[in-house]
Amino acid sequence: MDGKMSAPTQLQSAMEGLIEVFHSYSGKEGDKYKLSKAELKSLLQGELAGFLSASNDPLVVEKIMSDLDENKDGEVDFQEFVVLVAALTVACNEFFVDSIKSEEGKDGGSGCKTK
Ligand SMILES: [Ca+2]
Ligand SMILES: [Ca+2]
Repeated sequence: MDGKMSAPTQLQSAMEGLIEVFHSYSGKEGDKYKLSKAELKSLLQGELAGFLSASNDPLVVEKIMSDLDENKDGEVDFQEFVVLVAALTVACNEFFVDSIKSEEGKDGGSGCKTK
């Protein structure tokens, strides 16, 4: 701790963004610090629409919910949420690396776009 107010790094900004996104959805109803199923659904639709539409499964939200809800309290807390983000980030990275390998940076590998 040097007490200096330095500009956040890219990673710090990403982490803050993650926290802000989580709380902007988790605060809508019930427990302010947890996502209910409805909140999780609106987060997925609002922030990860490409990911949702890549799956034609109408029960995808239910499945994600039950996968994430480690402690089975029917809600997704931040710790459970980051597991999803981490898993998606890993998947995105694979996609990113693949696109670099196959196209040698043709479109810059703009990340997690679903086809
Ligand atoms: Ca909530
Ligand atoms: Ca939970």
